[in-house]
Amino acid sequence: MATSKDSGKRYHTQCTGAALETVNKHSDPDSADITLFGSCFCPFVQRAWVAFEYLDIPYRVNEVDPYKKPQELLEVSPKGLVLGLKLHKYEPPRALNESTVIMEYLEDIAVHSTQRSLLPPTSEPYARALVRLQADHVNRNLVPSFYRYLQSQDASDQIETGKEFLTALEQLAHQFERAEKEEPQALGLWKDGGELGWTDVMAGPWLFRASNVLKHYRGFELPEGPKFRAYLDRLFDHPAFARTCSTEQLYLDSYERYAHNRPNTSQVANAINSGRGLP
Ligand SMILES: N[C@@H](CCC(=O)N[C@@H](CS)C(=O)NCC(=O)O)C(=O)O
Repeated sequence: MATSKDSGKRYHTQCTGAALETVNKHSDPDSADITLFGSCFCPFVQRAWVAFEYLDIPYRVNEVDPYKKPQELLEVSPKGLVLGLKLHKYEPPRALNESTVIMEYLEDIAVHSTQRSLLPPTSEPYARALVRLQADHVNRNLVPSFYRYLQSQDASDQIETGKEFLTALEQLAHQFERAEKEEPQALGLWKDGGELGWTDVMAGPWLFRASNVLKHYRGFELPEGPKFRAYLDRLFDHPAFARTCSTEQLYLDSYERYAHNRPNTSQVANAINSGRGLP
């Protein structure tokens, strides 16, 4: 079980690498009527950010520190969690929070503007339902088990929570296999030659952090099978995803507090420690 010594690193407050370039392209306050309040390390933010990029919806970015909870963040997100959206087309401006709700909102906007979509068409309700089953699994199992694994400290807990996380990944692959038989439209990038899909965006930020943060702090290896590996390559290399990724060190530094389960790391970490649902 790999756990290096806690060197007291702090989370980053500014994107690096490709993500920084994307922030710079979207920093003009007059460039769009939606502001994305986000933080560079946050996987919930990354979900919506990938959706903005893929659906081609104009937006500007405002990087905020969610632990300092500036007033402008509290105005759009009542618990002071990133992400939040400020919608300038309303007078006074309106707001939305919650990554899954924001994903739905962006999808609805795109249907009526750019005509892009992460979901199978509405004429395919069963395929859409399969995608939502996949996303439900990601939210209820994959995401919480990621944090349980990363925050667990003693060796036997790490073995147990590591197995739990691996099982959640295998179950996701299983759901893709089911879609492959029943409704290939519900596959996203799992299909060779497929396009980015809803589940890829829902799960991608944690798959990515599994490939760097969990690998570094827990010695975790993602499933070895060639199909899974090829899927991850397609996902991590997809332009809409890659454009939202900072350099690896940013994630390693920002997650050290989780890996050592430092007190009051975050609302997510507190929820995991007390066995409550995620905020
Ligand atoms: N359910 C929220 C969760 C968002 C969330 O937990 N964001 C974290 C950063 S990754 C945060 O803002 N934490 C601030 C805190 O813990 O006070 C969503 O899906 O948007």
